[in-house]
Amino acid sequence: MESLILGVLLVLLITLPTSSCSLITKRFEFNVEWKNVTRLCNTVNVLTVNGKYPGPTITVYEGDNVEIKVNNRGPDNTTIHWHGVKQLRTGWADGPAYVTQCPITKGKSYTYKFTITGQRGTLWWHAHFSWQRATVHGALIIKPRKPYPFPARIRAEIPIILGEWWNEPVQAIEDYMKLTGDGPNSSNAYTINGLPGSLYECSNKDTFIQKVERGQTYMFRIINAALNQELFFTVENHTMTFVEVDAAYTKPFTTTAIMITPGQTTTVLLTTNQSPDSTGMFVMAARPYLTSLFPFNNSTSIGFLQYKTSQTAKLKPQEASLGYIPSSLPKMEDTVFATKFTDILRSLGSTEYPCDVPKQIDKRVITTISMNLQDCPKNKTCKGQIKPAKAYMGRHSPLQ
Ligand SMILES: [Cu+2]
Repeated sequence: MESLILGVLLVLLITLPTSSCSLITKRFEFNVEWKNVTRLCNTVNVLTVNGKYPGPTITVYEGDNVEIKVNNRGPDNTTIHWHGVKQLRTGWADGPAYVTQCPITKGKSYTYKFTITGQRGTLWWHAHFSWQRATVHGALIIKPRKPYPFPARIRAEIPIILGEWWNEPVQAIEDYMKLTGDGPNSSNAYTINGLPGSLYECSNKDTFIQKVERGQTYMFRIINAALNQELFFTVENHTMTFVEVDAAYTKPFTTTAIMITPGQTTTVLLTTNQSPDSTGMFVMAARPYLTSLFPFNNSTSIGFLQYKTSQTAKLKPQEASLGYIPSSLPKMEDTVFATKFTDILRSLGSTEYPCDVPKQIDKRVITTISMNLQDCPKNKTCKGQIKPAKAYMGRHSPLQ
C-alpha cells in the first residue's frame, strides 16, 4: 500500500507543473517585409517587421513560454535575435545567423520557441543578419510575476527606442565598407522611436511626442537600438530613477541624464512633477557620447513630453521649443559624466534578487582590445576616407 501511495505521488510530481514552469504560451507572428519609409525628406525602402519601423512591442510575463513565427518575405536571408533572453536549454532559439541557426531563407518561416526564466524588465529583439537590425528591431518587455522591488504606482509604460537613420539602404553602406575596408558611413540622424525630431531638416512632423498627465509616475523602457553609438538621453527639467538594466534590477538611483550603450536596455521611472508653461512641452533629447578620430554623426535627436493641459491640444510640435537642447544633456565628449554614471550602476543584490556571481577566483585573465590603422597594401587601391582599420584582441594569462 505504501509503495502504491509513493508511486501515485511520484506520478503526480512528474506530471504536475512546478511553479517555475509556466503553462502559458504567448504566440506572435512576424512578417519580415519591405516598406517605404520617409525621413529627412528621403524615402528609403527598408526592411521591417509587419510594416512597422520600429517594429512591434512584444510583452510577456516572467515564466511565459514564447513562440514567434517569423515569415521571411524579404529577398535576403534573415534571423531574429531575442537580445538578452537567457535561452536556458534553448540555445538554438537565440537567433544569430550561422552561430546558433542557419538563416531563414527567402519565402521560408521559422518558429522560435523559448521560456522566459528568472528575468524581468526591458529587453529587445532585432534582426541578426547583416545590418538588418538598423530597421528590424523592437521592444521585448518582460513583466514581473511579483510586485516591483521599488515603490511605484505606474501610470503607463512607454517604450523609448533610440536608433539611427540612414538616407540610403543600410545594405549599400555595408557593401561599400566591405569594398573599401573603410569604417561605415555615419548615419544621417539619430531617432527617438523612429523619429529624428525637429532639429533635423524636414522633420517637424517626424518628432516623437509623448502625452502625459501631471503628478503621475511613468515607466520609460529605454532601448539603444543604434548600430554604433553610445547615447546620452535626458528629459528637460525632470529626473529619472534608474531601476533596471538588461532585465536585472539595479539599486535605484536618480539622475538628470543616462548613458546607454548600443544593445543595452534599461527601465527608468519619471514623475511628472513640473509646472508646464502654456505649451505643456518638455524636450527629451538624445545625442552620442563619443571620443573618436573617425568621422561620425554628432547631431541631436529631440522629442517632447507633453503635459495634458487645457491649451495644449491644438499645439503642433514646431510651435514649442523648436531647436532647443536641454542643458541636462551631457556634451558629446563628457567622459566624466559617462564614467560617473557607469560607476554608480549596481545590481539590486537583495535577498529576493541576489547577485550570484562567483566570488572565488581561480585564474586571472587580462584581455586587451585595440584598433590599428593599416597602410593600403602595395598595388591595391584603397578607396576609404581613412586607412583600413583592424581590430585586435589579445589575451595574456599570467601565471598564478
Ligand atoms: Cu542583440
